[in-house]
Amino acid sequence: MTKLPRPLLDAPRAPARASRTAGGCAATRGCGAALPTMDPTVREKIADHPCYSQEAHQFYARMHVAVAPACNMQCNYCNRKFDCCNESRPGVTSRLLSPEEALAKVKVVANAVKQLSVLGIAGPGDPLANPKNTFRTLELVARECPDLKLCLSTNGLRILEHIDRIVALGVDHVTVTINMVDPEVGERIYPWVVYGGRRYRGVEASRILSERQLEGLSALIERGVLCKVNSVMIPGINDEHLVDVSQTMKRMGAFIHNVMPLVVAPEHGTHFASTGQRGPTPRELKTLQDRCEGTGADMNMMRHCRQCRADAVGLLGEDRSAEFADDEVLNAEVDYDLPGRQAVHAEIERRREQMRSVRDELRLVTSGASRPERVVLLAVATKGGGVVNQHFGQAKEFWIYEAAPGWAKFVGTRSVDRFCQGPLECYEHESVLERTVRALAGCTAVLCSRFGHEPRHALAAAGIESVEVHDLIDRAVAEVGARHVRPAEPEAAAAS
Ligand code: CLF
Ligand code: SF4
Repeated sequence: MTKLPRPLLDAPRAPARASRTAGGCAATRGCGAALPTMDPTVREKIADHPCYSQEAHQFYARMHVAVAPACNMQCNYCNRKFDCCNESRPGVTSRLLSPEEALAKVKVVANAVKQLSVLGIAGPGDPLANPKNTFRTLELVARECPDLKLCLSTNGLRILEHIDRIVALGVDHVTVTINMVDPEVGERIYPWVVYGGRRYRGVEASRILSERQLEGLSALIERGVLCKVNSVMIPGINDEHLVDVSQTMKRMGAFIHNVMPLVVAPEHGTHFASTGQRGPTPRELKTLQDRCEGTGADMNMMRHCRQCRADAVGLLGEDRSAEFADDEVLNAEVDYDLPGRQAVHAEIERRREQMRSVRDELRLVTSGASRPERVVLLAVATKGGGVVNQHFGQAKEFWIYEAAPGWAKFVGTRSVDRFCQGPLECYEHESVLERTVRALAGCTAVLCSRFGHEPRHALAAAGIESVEVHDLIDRAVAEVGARHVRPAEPEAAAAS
């Protein structure tokens, strides 16, 4: 095992603003680590939105309120059943809320989880197929929680109809799920849509859907709404086609493209589950995301999506919805703690400024498609805050970085089963440990704040270095990357 010797998180350093554009990443992409050349209005919109900014997702939380049960179409991967709260996948929720209950819950959560910055409506059906509840909820939250960003996620069928209210309410972020721009591809994903009071099937349904999505997206962008496009990667159906989708989204001016893996399991009861349709492997997903970002569409890609439930609460990657599920929360009358929230957000921004200073000093690039020729993959265990700060045995997921000298780019997450239930049981569940190590396949090293004896051996046996460190992620990743990817020797380069 390797221990990085540097003491933790150095004391605040003087901001190195002057060197920012010269040293760090000067890309205009939206990862949040690369803000200098971005339009200031866009920069402000994404600064504390955990889905639109990879950097922001290390600090800020989102919550969804499940006020929208109905949908006006059917996707072959969806079943809007209500479930137990152990299941986490898109669209799923445990309980529907009225707009008034939603407001009460938002206020309780915002006071308890002060890093909450965004209120989203994302289901369990389609928000714009439930306009009354959706807009009433947004109105209440806009009035009583003025510092929260408002966010919507929709299938896009009814954007035009509601665009004036979306804009008037200050909904600055809208996600449209677009899985195809070719109705013949869509025919294999959507059995029907309801539009204008009529039900359409087959290729006609997908043609109507695609036309409404594209005109809705275009109108939102024209009105200054920052748009994200979600696409579900369905191997054998739209995987190749998604590069075309990405190119189209880029041309239209969408801010970011989120290609997500199809989630499918027999117990979900979806059409795709019944036909045995598989989801993509992590490698297939990353390859497609790389193609869209690089040689393919040159699009700004989101890689940190966690495919949230319709009642998700917390940082992406943690689900605190169960903590706020009681009737008491839904009927609570609390004062909104705006000053307390502002103090926490100011502290977060101070820490982010420190991180940027470190990146500037190290001349670190953390985003963009122009990666070095040689990189290694590193896995990181973190509880957020931009720091390697989690024990190996407590990690539910690892953040994956490409690393090389001067390069530390977040490229995704890998979920694993937790095998540590507490200090006394740390090493009792070897099969889960084995699964965890398997989930890290392809990584050169894993960076955690602590390792047990057994995990260290298991990792070493799998050829994965254990690096014990408690430091800023970017700095630790770059340092380990530099150790593994040395610049070519001049003589060797000349000889080759
Ligand atoms: Fe929610 Fe979606 Fe707004 Fe985010 S989620 S409505 S944009 S606040 Fe985020 Fe969740 Fe992925 Fe969605 S991680 S599923 S992208
Ligand atoms: Fe489900 Fe959303 Fe598709 Fe409607 S649009 S069927 S809610 S995934």
